[in-house]
Amino acid sequence: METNVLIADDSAVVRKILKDHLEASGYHVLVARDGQEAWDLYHRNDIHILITDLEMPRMDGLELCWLIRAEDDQHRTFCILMTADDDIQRRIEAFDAGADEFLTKPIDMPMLRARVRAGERITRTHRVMAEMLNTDYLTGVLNRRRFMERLEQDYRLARDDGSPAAPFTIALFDIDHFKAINDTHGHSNGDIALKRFAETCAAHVPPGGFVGRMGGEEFCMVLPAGDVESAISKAEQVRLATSALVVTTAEGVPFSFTVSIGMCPAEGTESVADLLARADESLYFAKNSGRNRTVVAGTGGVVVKARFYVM
Ligand code: GH3
Ligand code: MG
Ligand code: MG
Ligand code: MG
Repeated sequence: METNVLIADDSAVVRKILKDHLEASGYHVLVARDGQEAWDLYHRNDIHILITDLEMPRMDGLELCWLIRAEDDQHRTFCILMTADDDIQRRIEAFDAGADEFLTKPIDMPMLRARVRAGERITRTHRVMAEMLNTDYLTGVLNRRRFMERLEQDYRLARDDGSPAAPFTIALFDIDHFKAINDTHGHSNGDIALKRFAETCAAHVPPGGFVGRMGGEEFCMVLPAGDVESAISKAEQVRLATSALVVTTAEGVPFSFTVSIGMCPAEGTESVADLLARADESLYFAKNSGRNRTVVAGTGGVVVKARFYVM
């Protein structure tokens, strides 16, 4: 995989020398004329390594490092700061701002390459660890820990006054009679069913949404749609796609299954715990009223609409 290096320097000469050199070494290089431009590029690209000058107009290297470190809590970007001198106090300040490494100007090219290689090793390790920490091992979707973190975050954003974040809806999925799949086809084929179901969910996640495995055969999706109706139609697509799915066991035996869905809009709930509890109540209703259906928590009793219900 390509390594993206972002160079920020107000000197066109420095930018060109570093860019040419790193490109010749096989890196994909982006350049910025100041900290502000670098900050914008950082948001539009997945930057592995930042090499930034200290003194630049609009935003300096220290502030840039500080902003990136504040946002990049998983340390996906390795920050190298270029300084003209080796003033100890300056370097301490820079380390505290979030710089990982230094390069003294004028830049020694073999040293530059060595620093970038070291940074590459570190950022790759961090990325693998972050992936492991966030992902459900069996299905590859978010694990419960990371899902809850993101849900809490979105909930807070939607709550903040003046925030442009649109209210979202959650959908809790629980595979129907999953125990019977394990009993009939064995646990490892049950695992295959879980993977296929997770793939089906992932294929239907709308932009800005996400899906996680809550445990066992239970999954949850955040649907960022502004209105509940389009969130319901997304969940219904997952339900229909699931019932149309034919899974083949390792022994070549085909089988199918269905899923029950409990939904709740975030608007009007008191907390994430309340939101999840209401979605769970809807799910309970979906199960008890016959499974393979979507039930939405709402005001005004239970309304039966074809295959989905509004509680
Ligand atoms: P319902 O329609 O009411 O949801 O019934 P169910 O059988 O799906 O629900 P139940 O909670 O009784 O059973 C869930 C089963 O999921 C029990 C458990 O052994 C199985 N399970 C949990 N985690 C895994 C897993 O990682 N792999 C496999 N193969 N099975 C799992
Ligand atoms: Mg400068
Ligand atoms: Mg369950
Ligand atoms: Mg189940």
